[in-house]
Amino acid sequence: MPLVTPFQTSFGTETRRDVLLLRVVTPEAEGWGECVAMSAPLYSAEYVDGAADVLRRFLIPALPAHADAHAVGRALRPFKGHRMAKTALEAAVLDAGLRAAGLSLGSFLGASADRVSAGVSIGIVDSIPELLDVVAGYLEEGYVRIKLKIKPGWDVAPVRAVRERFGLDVPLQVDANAAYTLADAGHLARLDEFGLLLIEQPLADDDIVQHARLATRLTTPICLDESIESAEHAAAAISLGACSVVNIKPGRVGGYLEARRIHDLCRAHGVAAWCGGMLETGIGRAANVALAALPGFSLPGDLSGSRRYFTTDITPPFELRDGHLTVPTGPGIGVEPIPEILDEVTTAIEWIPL
Ligand code: SMG
Ligand code: MG
Repeated sequence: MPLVTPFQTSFGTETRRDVLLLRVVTPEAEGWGECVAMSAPLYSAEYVDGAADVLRRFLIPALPAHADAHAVGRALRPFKGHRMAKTALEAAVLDAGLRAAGLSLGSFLGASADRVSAGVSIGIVDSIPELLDVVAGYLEEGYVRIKLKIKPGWDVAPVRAVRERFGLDVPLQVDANAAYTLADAGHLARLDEFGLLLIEQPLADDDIVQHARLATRLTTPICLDESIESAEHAAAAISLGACSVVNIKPGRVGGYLEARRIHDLCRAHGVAAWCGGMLETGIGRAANVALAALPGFSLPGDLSGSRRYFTTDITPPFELRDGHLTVPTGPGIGVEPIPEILDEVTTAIEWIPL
C-alpha cells in the first residue's frame, strides 16, 4: 500500500507498506491481526517476508486447537524473538475469540476512555520551510502533539524552528531511532532549552545502561522504544533510570497482552506511557486505539487518522474528531477490511489449515 507521503527516519525512507495480515477462521468467528514488520530489517531485526516464513513454518503449526490469546502466548514462548509475527497471530486469535464472545477489545483490555488523543509523527524532510508547512498542516487538522524524527544533522535546527514558529505550548517530542551514541550527550543537551515532552530512543537498541548515563546529562525526559521488547526489559530500564517514559508498541513486545503488562508496570511505577505506531492500516490501528484507551496511557500516542498514511485504507478510515480518534465499540477490534478494497491491494493469499 503506497504511503501518501514518504516517511524518512534516521534509518531509511518508507514509501509503501508491504502489509502482512492474518485472518484466523474458527467455527464461531473470524479474526484479523496485522503484522507491523516493515519490508527490510532496519527498525528492528524483523521484516515482513521473514515474519511470513516464521509464521508458516513454526508459529502457526505450534498453535493448540481452540487456543485463546493466553494459550497462543504459551504456545509461542519457546520460539525466540519474532515478536511482530507473534503479535499478529495473537491479535487475530484474540479478535476471533472476542467476536465469538461479543466483547470489544477495549473492554477486554480494560479501556477507560471512549476516545484517545491523536499525535502525529513527522518524518525528516528536505528543508526547514517544508517542515514548518507540514507541521502547520497537521496542527490545523487538530493533532494535539507533534513528534519530529531526528538524526545527526537534523535535530537542534528543526526543533528550534518549530518552537520559534508555533510557540512553546505545542506538545512536541523527538524520535532519533537509535541514531546517536553517548558521545553525543553534549549535543543532545542542546535540545533541553526547547521544553520537549521527551526524546525517544536516542541511543542504540541494546544500550539500556548507556541511556541511564545519558539521562543524568539531559533534562529532556528519555523515552525508550526499540530497547523495550518485553515487560522484563521495561522493568530493567525503569529500575536503572534509563527512561522515564515508555513507548508501548504491541508488535515490538510480542502482543497486546504483553503490551498491557508493560502498561500495568509503568502505571504502578508512575512512569508515563503512550502507544506507538508502525504505519498501521485500520486493522492494527483499531487494536492500538483500544489499547491506548487504558488509563495508564498518559501521553498522546502515534495514532493518526488513516489519511495521514493512506489515500484508501482497507477498513473504513479512522478520522480525527477534535484531535481524537474514537475507540471502536463493536466486538473484537470492531473493524474489518472492506472486501473490494482488500482485494485490490492483495498480492498473495495463503491458507494454512490446522
Ligand atoms: O504509525 O504514525 C505512525 C508512525 C509512528 O514514528 C512512528 N514510528 O520509531 O516510533 C517509531 C516509528 C517506527 C516506524 S518507522 C518506519
Ligand atoms: Mg520510535
